[in-house]
Amino acid sequence: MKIDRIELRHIRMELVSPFVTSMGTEYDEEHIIVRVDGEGVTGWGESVAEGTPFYSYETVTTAWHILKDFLIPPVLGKNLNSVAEAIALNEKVRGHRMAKAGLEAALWDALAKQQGISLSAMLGGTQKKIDVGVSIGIQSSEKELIKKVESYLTEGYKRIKIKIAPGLDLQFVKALRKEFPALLLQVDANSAYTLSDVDLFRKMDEYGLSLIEQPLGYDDIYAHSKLQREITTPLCLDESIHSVDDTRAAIELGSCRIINIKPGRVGGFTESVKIHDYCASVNAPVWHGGMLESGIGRAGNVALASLQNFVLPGDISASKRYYRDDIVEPEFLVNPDGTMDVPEKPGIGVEVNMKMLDKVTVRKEIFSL
Ligand code: OSB
Ligand code: MG
Repeated sequence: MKIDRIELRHIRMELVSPFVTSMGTEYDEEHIIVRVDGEGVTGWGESVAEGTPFYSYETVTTAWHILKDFLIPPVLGKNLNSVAEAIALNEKVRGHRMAKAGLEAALWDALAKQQGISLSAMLGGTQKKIDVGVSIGIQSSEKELIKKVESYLTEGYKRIKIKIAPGLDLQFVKALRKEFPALLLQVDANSAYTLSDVDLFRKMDEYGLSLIEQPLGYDDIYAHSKLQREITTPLCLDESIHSVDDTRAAIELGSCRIINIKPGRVGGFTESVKIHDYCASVNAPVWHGGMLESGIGRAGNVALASLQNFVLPGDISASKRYYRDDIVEPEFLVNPDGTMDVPEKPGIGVEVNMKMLDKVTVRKEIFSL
């Protein structure tokens, strides 16, 4: 496919409710939508770099710069027959994985559409429905949290993840476990703790958590190996994992037993599949994380999560859990049994609602021959 036009859009979408984590409070979500056109086919991708450099060093502004000045020029006008060819053209760009993943996703969508197959099938997915959970921000009280959990469980969600931060942790876990003895429950600290908090994590061992996500330094795989030796609950790394090499290091060091895969964090679907395959080969479960994506990014997440070794429910929730109006049609829904259908139409399998997309676009730039 000859790529003759690429468009970037900076979007801002208001969340249905503020999302509170140890990193701060988010009221709206800013991302970049990447559109590629070639031979009459349009592909869509989403770069999950946020407005702030708190989860990752990347921001909308850095990702825009890297896309515009480094990633797009080598690809524009090229005749690409595979995503691998595009990746090879940009191999020398170090890091900036969210920027890379946005462009890669749009190319995957375009190539899948040209071949008339779903993104899920193209990535090697086998599941027609995926198990989904919900990630809940820090709530003002245990009572508020229980109310929220109750309503998500009523909608069907298969597991609950709660955000924790120092001083806002054990009381929430205790309250949920008391109220819901059999709940599939996990916590995410977003790197808010240190090894001196080992006693807290020993206490957490008593509450049957499925996993503890990224408790320690965002770039400290070694410290996690020390903590994992002190506790029985499996650790799961998010922020620390950028590649299959990081994954191998973390698993071999004993830093975690479970991996959270987010295509944006690891540079795209290609690296995600490598991590998935490596984890399958060493019997380490993986699950799909989330970055509060719009329907465009969500569609890619659902396709990736349809691969065999995504055995734990993902942070992939219904569109309306995040936004009043999504920018794709149909919006993503959760089934009463806590699953989500994997789109079967070509590419990402959902249509972009251009009117809605225009409404949330705050900046647009077109690159063409
Ligand atoms: O740590 O998993 C995280 C959202 C933004 C940044 C980091 C994280 C998250 C979430 C939300 O937990 C997951 C979702 O999209 O539902
Ligand atoms: Mg996380």
